[in-house]
Amino acid sequence: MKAARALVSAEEDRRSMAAEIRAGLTASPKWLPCHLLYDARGSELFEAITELPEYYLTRTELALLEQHSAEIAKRAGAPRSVVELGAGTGSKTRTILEAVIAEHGLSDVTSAESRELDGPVYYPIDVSRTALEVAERALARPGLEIRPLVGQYGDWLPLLKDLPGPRLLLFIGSSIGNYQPHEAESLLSLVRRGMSKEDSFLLGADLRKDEPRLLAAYDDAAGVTAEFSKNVLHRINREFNADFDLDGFRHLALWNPDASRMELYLESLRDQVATIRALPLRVSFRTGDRIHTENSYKLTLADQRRLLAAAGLTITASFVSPDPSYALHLARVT
Ligand code: AVJ
Repeated sequence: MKAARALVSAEEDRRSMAAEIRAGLTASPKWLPCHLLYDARGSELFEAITELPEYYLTRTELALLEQHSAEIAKRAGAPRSVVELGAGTGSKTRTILEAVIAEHGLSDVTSAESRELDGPVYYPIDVSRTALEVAERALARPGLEIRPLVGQYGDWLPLLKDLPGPRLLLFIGSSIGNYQPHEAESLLSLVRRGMSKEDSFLLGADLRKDEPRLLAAYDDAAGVTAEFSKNVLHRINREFNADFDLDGFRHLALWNPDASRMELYLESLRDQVATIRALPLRVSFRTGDRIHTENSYKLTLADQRRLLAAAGLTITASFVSPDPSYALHLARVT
């Protein structure tokens, strides 16, 4: 494959990861940024999560996309650039890309003189280079050029305006749920600042629902989510020469109704000390001490609409699945 483009070197990446681990594990309460969950193994485990019977999000969103991608591609005006934030392995994007390519085919027939036969370019953005390699292989098809961009959204979003328009920006898979409301609003504002009048933004996000359903989705019977959570310790062991005992922690998923979010933790099962030699840092835990590893916000439809509006985005169409509830919003710059 073509080398994915990256703005930040592996060395800088490692330095910022070291700083994050130090900051999080010396804080009280302890925490780790959730993007650390997604190394190659973490991305693989998340992929397995999306296939669990309890994890309704991915298949519900996929059904919505399958139902509405033709309309979305049409409303987006046969975009020439499709930019996806947090593309992962791209498995959720196939239908929308096919619909965009089909829209291009249609416009070729109707605009006889402009003979614009070159298809759309897909720019998947992700922190995981390996996930992007999988995406590139899985989505390769005639009429589609793929240019993977490795890095955080903030690295690439300011460069959006350089890409040929109209652009369709995708932020699907409910990844926005990882952000606290004020962070989500600044991220969406960053997206909006990169957009022109003719561009569209598609947001896919889970909705607030009954607690048992949420608890099951984030603590599955087969234990895949637990393995996914613990993988972050495994990663720190491997990459920073640490000695976390994975059997000394358990995965814990809690619903926080006031913050309207699922909270994921690793809870220490005993008093213990872990040493992270490459930092270097020693971290002690009492029984029951937790590391907060992830939040997954579940907003109501009204709150999702308010969030988009606050970021300067106007919804042009919403597609909502009733049960389990899930929403896709198509929006333009206000
Ligand atoms: C990738 C952020 C959408 O919050 O549902 C799933 C991550 N963590 N199970 C989610 C996740 C544990 C997931 N997102």
